[in-house]
Amino acid sequence: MMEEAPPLVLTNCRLATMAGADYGLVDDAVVVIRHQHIAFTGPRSALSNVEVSAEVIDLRGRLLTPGLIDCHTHLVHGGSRAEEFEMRQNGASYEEISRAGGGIFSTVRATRKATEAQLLDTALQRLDALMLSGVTTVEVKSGYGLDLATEKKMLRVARRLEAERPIRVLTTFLGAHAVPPGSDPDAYLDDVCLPALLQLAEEGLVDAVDAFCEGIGFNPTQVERLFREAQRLGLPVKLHAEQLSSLSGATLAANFNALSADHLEYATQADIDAMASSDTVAVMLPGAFYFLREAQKPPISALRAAGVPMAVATDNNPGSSPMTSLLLAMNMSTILFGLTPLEALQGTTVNAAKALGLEKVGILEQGFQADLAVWDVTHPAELAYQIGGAPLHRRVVGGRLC
Ligand code: DI6
Ligand code: FE
Repeated sequence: MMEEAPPLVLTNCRLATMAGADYGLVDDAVVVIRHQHIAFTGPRSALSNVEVSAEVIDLRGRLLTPGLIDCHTHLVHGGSRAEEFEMRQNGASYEEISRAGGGIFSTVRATRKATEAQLLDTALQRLDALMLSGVTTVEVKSGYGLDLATEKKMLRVARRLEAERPIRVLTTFLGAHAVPPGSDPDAYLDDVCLPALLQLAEEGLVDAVDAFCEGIGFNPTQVERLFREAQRLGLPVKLHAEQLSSLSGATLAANFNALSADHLEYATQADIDAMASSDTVAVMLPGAFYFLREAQKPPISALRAAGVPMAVATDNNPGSSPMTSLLLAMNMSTILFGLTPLEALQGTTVNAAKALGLEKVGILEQGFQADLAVWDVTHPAELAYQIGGAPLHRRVVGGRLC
């Protein structure tokens, strides 16, 4: 039984609570943490007394935000795609590489071949880098196995990350990431994907279900079959939608009240209207847009006008977004997509929590989980401003400094 930590008091700091419509800034502030949750936030002057047993830490005016949440990663995978990067720099398109049996399938081969220990080791290297950018919660997808054994291996590794590091992990089944070469999508769904989802859900390895709705992936009818099974199992859904073309996957996702629709470069006004009428969050993945040298940007102004919450994530994966800094993703979302620094930080805190169906995290408020990030800056705009900066001072996960 882990001994209960004494109360932790973080004082002399500037808070960006992320509560409400702006940063929720509080100067000369203090946060009191008890039993892994926030017990008090506010001006130091408003705090009456604190237990003598409390550990008090003077943050010397540093900025304190909610811990960052990376709500879309493929962190667990084998192999590297550096050679394909070179192919692409020599003119091959992402879809040409994929249809030629490269792309996702070369990572599938490497992931099937890797042991669980090898996958854990390489995932921890990427996780350590992500945590240096202030991440305290990360979503990790399967999807490089495309068979039961390897999808299970990936999700087991994802679950083990929490035992190895001070991090919260949410797992997503992405068995519908690609159709194995020589397979028919519907037959793959019937024979492999749906039975694997049932078994892995029964083993408690699945927190949500995702699919790649694209010409080189699964069509909306096939995605709907997967979503109906997820719904039957009581699992929330999310969707890679409108990344390379407009298939109205985002509308389908919204119709299932999906947690999120992700990428959205080709989202239409009809997609946006459907999302605005649901709780579906728009997840921006600027790393893939940048790395694939895409031209079509997501319709940020229309999403903003419709009041669709926007999140920002790394989409860490070896093929389209080999990036391990959520701060860089924030910077890219402003410069490449036109988000404001406030929207970028909302996108990696309060809105990222919504994209994972998480309550009581992503805001610094009494009763919320004590997952925080302390930064060597004073204004929150600094976090999206720096290109590849590393202003993290400390993280707090579950009330423990790390
Ligand atoms: N969209 C992407 O950009 C990644 N997966 C997906 O559904 C790419 C995955 C890969 O190329 O390995
Ligand atoms: Fe992805």
